[in-house]
Amino acid sequence: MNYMDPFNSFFNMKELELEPEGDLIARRLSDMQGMYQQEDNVAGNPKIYEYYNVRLPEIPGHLQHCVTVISPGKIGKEYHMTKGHYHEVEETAEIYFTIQGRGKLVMQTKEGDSKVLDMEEGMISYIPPYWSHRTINTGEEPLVFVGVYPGNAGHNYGDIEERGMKKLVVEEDGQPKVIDNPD
Ligand code: M6P
Ligand code: ZN
Repeated sequence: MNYMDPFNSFFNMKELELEPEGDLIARRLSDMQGMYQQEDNVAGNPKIYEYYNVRLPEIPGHLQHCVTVISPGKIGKEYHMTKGHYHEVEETAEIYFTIQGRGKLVMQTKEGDSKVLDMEEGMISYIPPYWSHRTINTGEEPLVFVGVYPGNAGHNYGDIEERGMKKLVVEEDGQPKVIDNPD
């Protein structure tokens, strides 16, 4: 039997960095074209979020885990958010554990049901099989959370890239509000 050695990762809460680093993926506005309602007239190409993947085999039995950091801010009226995805293996679930900040977790099924959960420090959110998921930073500090999901789950971005999600999270009178996507 070829055993993998157990190991620790450490997330530095001051620097907001994973040690050892693993794969660091940064997403800027240009990586999310068409996902925000009002992305024209935004100065530069702001970094919206980044995530640190611990490198693991993409096979059943393992548990992928990563830390996502969404910077505070808005594009038009919409708060900074992740692209959002279904899992390629649709019957796989995911857990998000929020370790800093405040936000919303928007989920949707292919049948068109939507659910929105609050994210705040200490919250453990369960994303059951079949629900696509996107996270939104509605606060004034970085939103930081750990995601854990099956080794073989994979990411399917196509659906959300093409059609968006039914619910948007916008700022209205200084408060986050969940609205129906007008498109
Ligand atoms: C979480 C997990 C990851 C995901 C990341 C960024 O950490 O769900 O699997 O990659 O958020 O979200 P997205 O892939 O939708 O850009
Ligand atoms: Zn996922």
